[in-house]
Amino acid sequence: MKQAAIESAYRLAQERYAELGVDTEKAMRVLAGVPISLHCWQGDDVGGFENQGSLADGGIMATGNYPGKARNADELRADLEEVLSMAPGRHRLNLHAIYLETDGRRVERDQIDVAHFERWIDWAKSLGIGMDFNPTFFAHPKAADGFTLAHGDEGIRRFWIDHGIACRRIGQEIGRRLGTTCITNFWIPDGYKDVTVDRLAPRRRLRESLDAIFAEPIDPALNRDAIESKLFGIGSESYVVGSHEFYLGYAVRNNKLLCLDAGHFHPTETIADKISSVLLFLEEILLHVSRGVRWDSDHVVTATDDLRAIAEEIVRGEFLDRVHIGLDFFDASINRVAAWTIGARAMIRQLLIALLEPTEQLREMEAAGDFTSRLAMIEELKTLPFGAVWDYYCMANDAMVGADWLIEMQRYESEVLSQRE
Ligand code: RNT
Ligand code: ZN
Repeated sequence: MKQAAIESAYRLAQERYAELGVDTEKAMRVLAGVPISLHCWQGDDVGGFENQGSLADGGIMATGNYPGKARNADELRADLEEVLSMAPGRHRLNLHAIYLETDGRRVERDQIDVAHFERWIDWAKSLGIGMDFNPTFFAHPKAADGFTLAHGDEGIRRFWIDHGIACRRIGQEIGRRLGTTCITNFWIPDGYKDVTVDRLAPRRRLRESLDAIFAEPIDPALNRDAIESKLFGIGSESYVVGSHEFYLGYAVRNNKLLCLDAGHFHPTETIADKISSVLLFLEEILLHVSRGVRWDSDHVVTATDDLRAIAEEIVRGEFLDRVHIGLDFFDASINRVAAWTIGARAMIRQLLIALLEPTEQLREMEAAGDFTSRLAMIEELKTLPFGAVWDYYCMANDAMVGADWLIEMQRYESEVLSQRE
């Protein structure tokens, strides 16, 4: 699209929003300060570079076999650079521990340290982006029976505790080196496939393991811990040790970030409504924005009502500095770099739409009991010209406008992705 056309469409949109008391310039300024943490694992179907075990051990699954998967960290970084160039604004990298680089040496998970992530950190530094981190409690022989931190065997538990401790220290170093707080998120797959008799003992063990992992004080300016709950997984359909109630309780008592994953609740339950409740009792939270289709399928994030509600809640509550936004999906059935881009752009665009809402007006209608106007207005807002503001924002931030990014993606696919085995 021509620059002049984008600009004049924007000016008209700006006027239209101004009539409602909405300052589009301010909305874009605020948006520019909101980083999205891009999950490294969309690029290779949560494979990582360790190759020790199957993903299904962890009760998660990537389906599809689209060609072009990143085979090593250099390829994954190149793919991420593509995504970053198409996502307007300055974002972050969210790295899992299995994406370590050891020059072919085998390093056990309880032995990893920041040296194995030097290249990632240097890369992030060269791009001027922050990093978040995740211990990997799956795809490993010691997780093959579906238990890690809540395992009945003390030796196995100890191994995973040491992995958690190592990861927090790595998070701390990442935070120090990049000068921006690293959020280290703990998710474990532990649970049972079928009817469970003792639901208490594994939870007691998980609490003890977490206490051991978090015992070491770490400067919260460098690293903060998040804990992620789940209702069920493949192979843990009947019982998950780290349930929502478990982690909510743990986070409140121990001042941790709670991680709400959009795919980790009952299919009719959404995370948007949880934000204002948990933030009354917690300083900060982490989101794993995902899209479940019938189950925790981790489809690419798109402009659904769920995504709209999440963005609205964050903006309306003025929670932008207390909610860390991460993406969590892995689709191997389409071009993986495009999947990443679609999801990242959908998240950023939805935040912009939320920032363009005349929230005060809506609040007044609600407070006055005028629910007719509230509903009417919310419907009218859905066709305001936010697309023109989005296009302008993309142009102003050197990201591609509209579907132009697809043309670049086709080039990247034919020149780079299709050359991979
Ligand atoms: C799994 C959790 C978890 C993972 C990543 C790879 O159900 O959502 O966040 O997706 O850690
Ligand atoms: Zn998640």
